[in-house]
Amino acid sequence: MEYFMERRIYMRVLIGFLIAFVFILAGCSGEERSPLKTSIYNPDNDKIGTATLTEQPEGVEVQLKVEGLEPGMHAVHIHEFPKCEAPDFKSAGNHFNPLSKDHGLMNPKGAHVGDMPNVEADQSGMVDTKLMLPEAKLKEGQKSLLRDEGTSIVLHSGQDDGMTQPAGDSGDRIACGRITLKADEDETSDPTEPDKKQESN
Ligand SMILES: [Cu+2]
Ligand SMILES: [Zn+2]
Repeated sequence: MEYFMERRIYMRVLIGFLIAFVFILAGCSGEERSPLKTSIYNPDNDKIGTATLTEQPEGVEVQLKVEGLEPGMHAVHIHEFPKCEAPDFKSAGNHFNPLSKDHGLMNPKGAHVGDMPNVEADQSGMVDTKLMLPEAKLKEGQKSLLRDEGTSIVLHSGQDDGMTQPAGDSGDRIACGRITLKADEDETSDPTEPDKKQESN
């Protein structure tokens, strides 16, 4: 009798561990969304860089590496649709704005979740920098960059003044990258990095 009691307790503990293990596995598969690497294209549909998005406690970190830009300041935002149709990238829609705020990091009624500080391209036209989206997430939820089909990252010809509606008077859209789990799959079958080095030689 006592033996069976012990056995039942043992089985319960074992089942408890198994359930915990399944939850840990489920958590790990969620982690696959982060980091998420996306390719960035110019209006000629040439790949000119990447953005690597990583979910962190303080928001989503955006590691941005782009070349072939005009030297100087450029606006960069997350836009609402994962569509980068060259040459004008209008398909990306407006700024990602799940909290229905006004545009602009300097705006008291702002900002969009997708608003970021301007980036500076050096004399050779390169940007290599880290940005932060303090309110965004990569996992499920209203503020997830991957909600619905996803979003996009867009660079502009000019800089964002941080105030003007609806997009900071940033000029034309000059580069676009899709932020979606589908783009992530494309990435693995598209080793563009070596190609780019050949082209520049
Ligand atoms: Cu934009
Ligand atoms: Zn905005």
